[in-house]
Amino acid sequence: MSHISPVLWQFLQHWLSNFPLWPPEASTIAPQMDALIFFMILVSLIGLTIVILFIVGFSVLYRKQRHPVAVQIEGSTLLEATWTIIPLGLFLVMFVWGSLIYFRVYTPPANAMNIYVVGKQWMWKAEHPGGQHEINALHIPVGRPIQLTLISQDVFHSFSIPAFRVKREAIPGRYTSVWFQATKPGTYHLFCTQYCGTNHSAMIGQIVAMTPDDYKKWLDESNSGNSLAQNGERLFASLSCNACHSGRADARGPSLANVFGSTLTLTTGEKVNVDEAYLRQAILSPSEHVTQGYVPIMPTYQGQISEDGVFALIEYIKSLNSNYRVEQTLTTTDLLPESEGKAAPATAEKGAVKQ
Ligand code: HEC
Ligand SMILES: [Cu+2]
Repeated sequence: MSHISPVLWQFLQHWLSNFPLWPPEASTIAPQMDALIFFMILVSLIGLTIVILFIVGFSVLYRKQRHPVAVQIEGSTLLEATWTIIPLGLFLVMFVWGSLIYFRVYTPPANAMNIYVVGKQWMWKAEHPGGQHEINALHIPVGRPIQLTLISQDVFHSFSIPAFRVKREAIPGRYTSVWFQATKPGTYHLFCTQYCGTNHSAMIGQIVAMTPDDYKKWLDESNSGNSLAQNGERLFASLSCNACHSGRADARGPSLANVFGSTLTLTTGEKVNVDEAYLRQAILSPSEHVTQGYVPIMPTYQGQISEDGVFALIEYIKSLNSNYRVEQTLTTTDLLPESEGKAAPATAEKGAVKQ
């Protein structure tokens, strides 16, 4: 190689050794995803080689000098069956293998830690259950399944972490989710991979995977004083949701304790599972599905609560399943005189934020 200029040679060497063909593998799913991709590349390369060999071989064997007159071939069932069945088998392997990975990526384990993410032009905002929030960054512990609940505040975005081999659309008006488990501490790229306007290319950030100890430290340092559920509790009172959802027997709205994760029957007879997406719908457009046994008197809150606010309300409603203190707060309205229980915002707030 001495005839290449030494500067150019050095440059080439440097470039080749620093040019990663694929991102680091930093999640549990990454090696599985890569194995499938390698299999597909391998099959394609073998196919390509076979085709090229035949093209070159036949061009030489049947060139004009050796075969001046073309021979008509009427076809061969055996040959056609072979080149149909072998590729079909290979594609079916890819299909089944791919679906298995697909279902694994989109079915979060029950013990996954949930983090909420809002995408908007042009940034990502993450809300941790503990109330920590961050912009264009996401801190997570390694070795723990993390589920993201995503939504967009304006147009379509897509939340992509190449090192984890996951990506999911953030859609206006609807929750989507994705999960992953980081395996190596480090800082990885976060991209928006859906063209979303002028500054789309700047809609990037950092995923910081930390050891559990470092993560705990980070949580403590970034504490904003209130957990997401506590913010939700405040909002619940200030929007006077508790005027109807007081948990009392004579309340105009159903008790929201233990509603998350349950199955509700609607006036239409339809049964629905109460998950985050259902709660969001129930709050923003209550008339779309009315719970059996109740009249549709709940006002719509569309346009009055930000997506972050909805996250907080959902965390609060979830916390009603397990948090005794919060349940107490709800039922303290029991102790108030009748007029105060179903009162205007100011009074209602006093009732709920007390203690
Ligand atoms: C005027 C009374 C009233 C107010 C105010 C009210 N709700 Fe409701 N809510 C109801 C009634 C009645 C239902 C049951 C009928 C239905 O599904 O629309 C209901 C249903 C729900 C449901 C579905 C769960 C279930 O068990 O049916 C959720 C979640 C909910 N409300 C949350 C809220 C939140 C959060 C607020 C405040 C932002 C709020 N509500 C304000 C009366 C109210
Ligand atoms: Cu975007």
